Amino acid sequence: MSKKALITGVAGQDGGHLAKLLHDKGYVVFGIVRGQMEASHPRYQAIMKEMPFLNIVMADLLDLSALTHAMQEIKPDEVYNLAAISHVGYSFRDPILTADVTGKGVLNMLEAIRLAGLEKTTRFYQASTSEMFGGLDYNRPDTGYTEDAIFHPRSPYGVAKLYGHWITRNYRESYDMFALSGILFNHEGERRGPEFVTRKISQAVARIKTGKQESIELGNLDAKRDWGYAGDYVEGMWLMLQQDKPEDFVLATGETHSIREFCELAFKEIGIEIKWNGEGAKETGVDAASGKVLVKINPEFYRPAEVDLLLGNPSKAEKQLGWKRKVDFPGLVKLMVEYDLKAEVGTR
Ligand code: NAP
Ligand code: G4F
Repeated sequence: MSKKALITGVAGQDGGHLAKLLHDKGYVVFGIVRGQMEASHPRYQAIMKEMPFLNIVMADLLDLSALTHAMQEIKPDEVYNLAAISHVGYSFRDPILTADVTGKGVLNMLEAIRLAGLEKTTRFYQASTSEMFGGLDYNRPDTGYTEDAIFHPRSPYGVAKLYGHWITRNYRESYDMFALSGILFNHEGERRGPEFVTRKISQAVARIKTGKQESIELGNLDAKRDWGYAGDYVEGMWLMLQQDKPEDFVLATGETHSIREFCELAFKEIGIEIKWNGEGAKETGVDAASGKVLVKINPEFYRPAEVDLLLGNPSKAEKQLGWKRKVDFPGLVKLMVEYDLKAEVGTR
């Protein structure tokens, strides 16, 4: 009998990668999508075009009753809770919704499993995040954050995720559920939403190359992130749920790079060397050959509190799960720019 997996947030970046991975492994894959679509709806059709094997379930993470019905009907062997308000900048603008979905939504999922009487049989993965660490000097080990590092979230998103992290652990300890969290550092790729900085840059570079855009506006160029490829990270999620006992794991590359470096490499892919002029909000990135301004600062993209530096230590996952990232930082930038260039010239 094939195993059944239920993925929330299946239409998001990781959801698509994970659904394909599980399908390839022989799972029957169910995916939760919010909304009130019928099969004729363009978004429904777009999801089915990309994942023709998918069984779409309409539900919202805020709706315990719909989630409980889904659990009762599907009786999944594995649940991957990827749905969230996931944009850190947006979470400052809508902190209440973020708390409800990204925080309490996790509790709804765990309760739905219990109400359906599946707490001893269904395995649960929670999408925790490096944002919970906050990147401050005092809690930042030189060798990178591990599973035991101190949390100090710096955004409504990070705070909501910390609730999700601890309630998952609490259900594991209270009800003996196979429930765990993957604490994932930033992971990107061709499915990344355009509101996140890497995709914003790769799409802008492709449009600048094809003459459809003049320049790009960014916020803090000096923040550093531990960036990997999403396709590598969903493999780690699956491996976590195949272990004998539930434990939390960090997935990261062990390297950190600034937004500035991402920009430089992305423009290099189209043969442009970027030189930086000026400081703070007046800084610009110019084409070293033509002197044309290609990068500008817009303080609108600054955050009320910033996470300056994230660096993860994936030793536990590498040792216990045998997980290792395959795509390195230059490979990631190249993959994203190449994808967006093909999309712009219409060959994708
Ligand atoms: P994403 O692309 O933003 O996908 C999130 C999905 O959640 C979207 O499909 C969204 O649906 C869905 N969603 C939002 N509110 C919902 C609600 N009320 N009910 C049901 N679904 C809802 O995020 P991602 O990058 O794939 O990340 C997956 C998960 O990992 C998220 O929980 C994120 O916070 C976490 N995470 C991500 C990273 C990373 O670097 N990508 C790192 C650590 C942790 P719509 O499509 O309808 O908007
Ligand atoms: O791409 P970002 O929006 O990702 P951020 O905030 O690191 O969050 C992502 O990774 C988390 C894991 O650590 C996930 F949990 C979360 O769900 C999400 O997937 O911003 C990265 C950095 C920030 O320091 C931001 O201030 O880029 C800086 N930045 C500079 N200019 C910008 C921009 N970010 C965005 N989104 N847009 C800009 O124009």
